[in-house]
Amino acid sequence: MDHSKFLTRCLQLANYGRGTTSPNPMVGAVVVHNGLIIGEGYHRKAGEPHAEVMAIRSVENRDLLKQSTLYCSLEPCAHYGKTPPCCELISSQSIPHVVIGTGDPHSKVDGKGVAHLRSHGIKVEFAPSPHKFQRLNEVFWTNMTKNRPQFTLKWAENASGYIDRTRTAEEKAMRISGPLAALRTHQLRGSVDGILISSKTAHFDLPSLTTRKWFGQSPTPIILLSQDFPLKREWLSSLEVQPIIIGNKIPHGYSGINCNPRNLEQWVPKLFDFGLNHILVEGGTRILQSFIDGGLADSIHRYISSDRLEDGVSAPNAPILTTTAELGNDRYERS
Ligand code: AOF
Ligand code: ZN
Repeated sequence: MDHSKFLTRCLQLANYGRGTTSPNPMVGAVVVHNGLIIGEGYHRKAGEPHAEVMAIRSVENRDLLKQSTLYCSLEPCAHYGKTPPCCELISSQSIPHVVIGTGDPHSKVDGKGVAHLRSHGIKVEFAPSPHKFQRLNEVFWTNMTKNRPQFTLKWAENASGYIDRTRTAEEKAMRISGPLAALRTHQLRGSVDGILISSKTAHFDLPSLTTRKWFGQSPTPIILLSQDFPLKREWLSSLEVQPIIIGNKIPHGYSGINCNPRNLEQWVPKLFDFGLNHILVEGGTRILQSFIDGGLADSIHRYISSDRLEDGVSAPNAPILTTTAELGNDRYERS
């Protein structure tokens, strides 16, 4: 029996939840009887019913469940979270066969859903490869398996490998990439929880760090404090979203993590306490490089313009990025 088209349908359904399920994963499920889909569902929002529940509820003739196969993009859960365990619903409905895209890495599930189903005599099969089912929920995967937020790094450099010219505090930052790259960046900003920059970048550029050119909320600014580059009060109070400051002397009235900002292990796991599951790291070079060298660059987005420059601020050394596209006059590469 070829399960692929029903598993693909689970992925399509899961995608209906894009943008609203966090911190939960996107999940889709279908009920199939004699090769025909008789029920479908997806997880819409944390706290609301899971995909399997929605799919089972949508079946008109529940008697057919006893001769049906349930397909789900993620292993049915085995625990009481905000909602009860899906594996118990499946066994209580006497569904004889379950096909799963990938196991659930959540410490309270992690094979327990499958074990419950098998112990109730249910035949359980898996997709030939879990890859696309895991990639669907990259952020959830990093959060669960690495116990830290997902980090997406982004920068623009020119053909000479510089992210900026060498400049004084009075001179403005150089625009490297074009308007399409800016749109893409704002699209990224609208999809993350936090945006991380150094206080040096904040000091010189006074960025607004908002999502202005695309749909979505502005992320929470996270600022790594360096003693050499103090934060300007007017800039801090102008930010649309209250920032989180990481460093030794957090300005009065602001929240953050009191630590040595250069020691990533000290503060990275604590970002979870602020509900930050996905963070866009926008620079400068030293911070980007420390994330790459520390094995924390889960994803990299790099724009390369065709301009050349004699001298400037060097871009980070990135691993080879295989996915490429043309965005206006810029080359867009991502991992
Ligand atoms: C499923 N089907 O559709 C989803 C699952 O707090 P709760 O009860 O919503 O549980 C959240 C956890 O359940 C989440 O972290 C993940 O491990 C799993 N999500 N499981 O069987 C679903 N969304
Ligand atoms: Zn569940």
